[in-house]
Amino acid sequence: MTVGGIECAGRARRRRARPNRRPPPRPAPPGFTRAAVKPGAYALITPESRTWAPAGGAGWVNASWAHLASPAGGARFSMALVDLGASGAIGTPPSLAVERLMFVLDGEVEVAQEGGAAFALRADGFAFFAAGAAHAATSRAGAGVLLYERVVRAGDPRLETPVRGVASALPTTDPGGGETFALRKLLPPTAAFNVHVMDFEPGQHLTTKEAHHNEHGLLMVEGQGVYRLGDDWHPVTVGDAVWMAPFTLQWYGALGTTRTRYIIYKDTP
Ligand code: UGY
Ligand code: MN
Repeated sequence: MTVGGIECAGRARRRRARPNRRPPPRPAPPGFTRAAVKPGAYALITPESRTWAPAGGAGWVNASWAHLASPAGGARFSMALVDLGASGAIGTPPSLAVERLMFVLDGEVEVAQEGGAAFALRADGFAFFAAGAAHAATSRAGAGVLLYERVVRAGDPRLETPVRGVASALPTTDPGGGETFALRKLLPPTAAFNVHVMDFEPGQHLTTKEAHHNEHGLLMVEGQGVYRLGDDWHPVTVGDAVWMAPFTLQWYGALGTTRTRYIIYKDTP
């Protein structure tokens, strides 16, 4: 019997149970997102909650961006996904006091810089530009780029020279503290701006339940696991981005069958 559209218990009992019948995959319920924002502490921005807009400002051509962390949300840096279309260009930094790092996620970007030869960056390639260093970045066929920017702060140790490389080709560094993940630092560890690539095999996890003065901006590029942020535990996967404020309790455990890789900004030292 059905009452008000709901099947009542009497009829349910008469039906044969089919525990092995798989329900068809369903789209997420309306309004559902895994994204979670705790102002002042952290923001988990999942792909379904990214918002894209045409990238604006001097020099931007045929590009859109989705901001994943920014001063508007409490971060002291910004982190954006940039979708460069064909013949697209990344604009100049918003001021001469901004240092930035571009990390290519897919496609190819041609980079020109003052006083140096032009070069191409493909997926996994990155380039850092010191504050005020003139440069241009364009793409013939389109590319996806993760862009970190921050305004240099008085007294901060900073890099004056450009740096470029291919993340996977860098040697790993001992993370210390009994940690077992594979760590690659994209920039010299002496400056107040760094970006690391961290790899975890399934089952590996941070040893330290970290609470530190550094701030983070992270993008999951491979794998899946659980991120502890404060007292909350979030399942995370490829495409998820996390901003962590200073002293936000943080821990990660890798799950599944494939390696986790994340790219993480850290205001060192
Ligand atoms: O360097 C770090 O602070 C890094 N281990 N944090 C993190 O992965 N959440
Ligand atoms: Mn940390």
